[in-house]
Amino acid sequence: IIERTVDRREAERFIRLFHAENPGAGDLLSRLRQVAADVARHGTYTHTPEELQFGARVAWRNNDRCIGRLYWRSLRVRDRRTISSAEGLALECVEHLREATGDGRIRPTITVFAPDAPARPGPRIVNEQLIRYAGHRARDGSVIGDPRAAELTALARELGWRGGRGRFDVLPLVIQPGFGEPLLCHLPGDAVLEVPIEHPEYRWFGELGLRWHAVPAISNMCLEIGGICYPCAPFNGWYMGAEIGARNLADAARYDQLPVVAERLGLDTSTERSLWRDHALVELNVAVLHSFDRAGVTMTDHHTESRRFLTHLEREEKAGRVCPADWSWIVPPISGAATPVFHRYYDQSTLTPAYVPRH
Ligand code: HEM
Ligand code: NRG
Repeated sequence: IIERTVDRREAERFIRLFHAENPGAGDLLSRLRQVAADVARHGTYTHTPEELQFGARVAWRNNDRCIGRLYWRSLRVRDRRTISSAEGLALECVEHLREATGDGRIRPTITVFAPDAPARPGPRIVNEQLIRYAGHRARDGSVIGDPRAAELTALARELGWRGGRGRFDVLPLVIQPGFGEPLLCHLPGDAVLEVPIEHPEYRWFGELGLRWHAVPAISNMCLEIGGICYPCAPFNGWYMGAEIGARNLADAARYDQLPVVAERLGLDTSTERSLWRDHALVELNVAVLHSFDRAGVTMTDHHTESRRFLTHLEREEKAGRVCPADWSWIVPPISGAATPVFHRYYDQSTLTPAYVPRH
């Protein structure tokens, strides 16, 4: 076991930021003294509920890959820091999904579980998102379902999962408690809202049998606030259509649907110069946006979200803050130059609090 104590300067920087942006939060100096004493004695300290909520929101505001940051203040924070058992974690993840999904009006939400403490690691979720489709690897190496999840699918089977062999089987959660063996948790059907993909004009599109889950809930990033690491803090917003239509269903290494859609559209796939890929991409993205709208599930499109992101940049500038952004992640995966975010450069600094990839 590695003993990792909190960096006192990180803690102090965060407490100062919290008080600078929340002038009514009480006496800064007495809080600083308390935090310093706790770190000296225990190697760590405990955020107040207000500090935790602020830290989770600012970590979103600071993420340079996220185009959806205009609403960073509206993040709902579920404080579950007392929960560290695999069973408790599983129940709360299910409750998170129910609350965040609602009846399709998705609410940006994060659930924060026990932090890492010196000599006592917090629990972790192995899945990259709470909801993911299995990727079943056949003997010949081909994959049915989402190839991105092939490794996790194999692990779940080793741990006893008896799932089907379909293209859209929702995987169980694989929960790694601080100490002990990993646990499988099946997500009940009512916690997983899904949308069948149809096209507003082409009746045959529904026959492709495509679908996607309503809520993207990233579960493998560490929330870092003031030197404390919360390794289990699943969060969700809503989808931008292109994430599904231009990547998950379209990438050759994912569901690889462009050749299928192009063939049904009757396009000439014998030459790149017919732009059959581009044509198929547009129809696939039209279908995704149309289907989510029809199902009453919150979703944004890349043109609207690009404009909102520039509004966000303006607001941050007015507030006197740096807003870091990574061009290669912010520019949408289709029609890049047709959106305003393409035509400029961004600040490239790294700020904390932050969501950081867990190794
Ligand atoms: C990344 C949109 C909410 C944190 C992204 C990406 C998009 C996006 C399009 C790029 C994903 C990719 O290319 O794979 C949105 C929209 C939201 C939203 C439309 C609606 C409210 C949130 C929330 C959080 C968040 C609530 C955290 C509290 C992040 C992070 C990444 C990201 C950390 C980078 C993920 C990585 O490094 O793999 N977001 N987001 N987003 N978003 Fe958001
Ligand atoms: N591209 C991934 C999800 C990444 C995060 N996107 C969001 N996040 N919209 C996918 O599953 O397609 N969010 O918190 O809303």
